[in-house]
Amino acid sequence: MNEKVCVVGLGYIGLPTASLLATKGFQVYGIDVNTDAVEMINSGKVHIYEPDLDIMVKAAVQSGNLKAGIEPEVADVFILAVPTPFKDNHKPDLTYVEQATKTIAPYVKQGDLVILESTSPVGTTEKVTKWILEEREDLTITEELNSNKGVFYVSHCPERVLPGHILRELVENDRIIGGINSESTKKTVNFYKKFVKGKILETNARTAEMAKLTENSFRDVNIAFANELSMICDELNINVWELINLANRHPRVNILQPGPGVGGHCIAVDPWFIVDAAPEQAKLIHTARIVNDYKPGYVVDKIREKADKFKNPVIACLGLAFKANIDDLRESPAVEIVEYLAKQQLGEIIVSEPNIQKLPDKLSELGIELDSIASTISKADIIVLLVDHDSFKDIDRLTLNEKVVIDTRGIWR
Ligand code: SAJ
Repeated sequence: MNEKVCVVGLGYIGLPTASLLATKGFQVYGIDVNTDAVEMINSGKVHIYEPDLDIMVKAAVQSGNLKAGIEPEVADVFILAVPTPFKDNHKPDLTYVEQATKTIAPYVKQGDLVILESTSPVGTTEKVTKWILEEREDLTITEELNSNKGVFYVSHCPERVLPGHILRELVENDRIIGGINSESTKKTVNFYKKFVKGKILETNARTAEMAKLTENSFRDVNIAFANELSMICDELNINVWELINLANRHPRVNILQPGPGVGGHCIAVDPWFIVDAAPEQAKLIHTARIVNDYKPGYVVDKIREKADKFKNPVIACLGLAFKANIDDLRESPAVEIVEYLAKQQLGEIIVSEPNIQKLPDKLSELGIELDSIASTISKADIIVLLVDHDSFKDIDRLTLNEKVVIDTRGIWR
């Protein structure tokens, strides 16, 4: 198998995908605008943390099948795995997808397959096709009579892997594949069949785009339900964790867990793409976003209520990551809460985050300290549990006696 694959974007999705393909025998050329990342990858190292990714990248580079660079190369398959954030007004920002498409456009040749893996608003795969056609008058997507234009294929195959489990889920998850036409779908299915063990589900590009947005919106709406319950329970003086446990004993009820808010670059982002596309219809999805975005501020208010009873209290915040047992601080409600606390000068803020060595500059510049779990707890008047890392679950409950405890994740329910 000597198929050449060019992966654009060597982040949390692109790098694991590129290295997996390389270890499966594809000749992979990965490109990224981050020259430091490119250099590290070429020396067999990783610039992001994901369990076992370092081992796979090293093996891929040593096999000679994975090379990184900043300019694309001629390939048979192009995979776009670049970010799709939103702008300040919650409208999708397709700049990276457009740039990535225009970067590969000169390299696409007859018979090639272009796959958009980035989570994207409905209609983006059609835009990718249009952007390539605008640059390449010699190409087409449908066989034309008496034409010497070369046919190429375009599909959406959304990534669906869970951070922390990416390498396993890349192989084991079912994949949804939607081409801009049935030939594109067929060609893409044949490609993924070579390395995916999960089921391959065929549809069209628009449905594939919407399916990914729907999965993350489903989760967001259900987390919003749990978060709303937690605020109702505070009002009614009921333990929300006990309540959810009880309600979940019903055979058809499965409530998720409340927390300090929803973080990460997927669940807090993707529902906005649906809201933007159908604002009149997407009322529940929109409200869920508002409920989840409200939660960090609500937690700060709860802390303020307790802090007001002290004179300059030491507030210990446990956890900064956007969820348990990872080091990723991007879009983390815990970071947002810690930042608020410091800016509002509610007390002396100490943070314990066992998965990082150094605080982000924006926190250390506010005078916040990073400390060990034990030392943070011993110094604290108020303890705020923000992330349910396993290491926090091991804390001896006796050390919390006589402290004011605010547990946003219910590990000490
Ligand atoms: N959260 C809660 N309560 C819960 C579950 C999660 O507050 O009961 C919070 C987490 O703490 C975190 C946020 O939600 O802040 C998101 O975490 P997550 O584990 O739900 O999801 P992500 O963002 O790590 O990954 C999601 C996954 N999507 C779904 O489970 C439907 C993953 O499969 C996707 O590939 C990924 O988004 C993505 O890239 O889109």
